[in-house]
Amino acid sequence: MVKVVEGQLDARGIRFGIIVSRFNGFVTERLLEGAMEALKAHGGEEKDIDIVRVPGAFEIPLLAKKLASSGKYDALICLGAVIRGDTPHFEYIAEAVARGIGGVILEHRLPVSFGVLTTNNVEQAIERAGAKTENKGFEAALTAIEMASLNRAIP
Ligand code: INI
Repeated sequence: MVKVVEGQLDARGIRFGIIVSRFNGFVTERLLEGAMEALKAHGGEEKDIDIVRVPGAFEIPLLAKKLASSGKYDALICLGAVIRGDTPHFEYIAEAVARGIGGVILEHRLPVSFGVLTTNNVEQAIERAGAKTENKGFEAALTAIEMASLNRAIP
């Protein structure tokens, strides 16, 4: 008999840390709304959710590392919006955030969802911060729920 292990979309009793950047707040606040909606729709409770705000996406990895080190969370959700301008700034920030978060995941063996938009323009960013399945914050939260559950199933 083949054993199949999967996470469940059940957020009850799971402790979440959400890190959200204020840069491009007109997008990131919508990602945060999407994430909260997904957590609550799957049984997540406000008492089990902490939100930490940082200035920009570049600051997300440091807080992800600190929250991961605290041992207080079963999963983290990182939300930000890096929008391409005319300078190479975009590439540097996008790359640093992705690498930084990836490092935290493996070092702490903690699920950390990447809900950081990297888009060519504002229109694309707004499109990805829409309602429910059109909202990358919502999607990132669903992934965090499933991965926290899976992480528990495979100690
Ligand atoms: N931060 C973002 O979150 N998104 C961006 O699009 C962005 N751009 O384009 O510059 C941005 N810059 C700020 C950066 O994240 C840091 O806060 C800043 O460099 C100070 O460390």
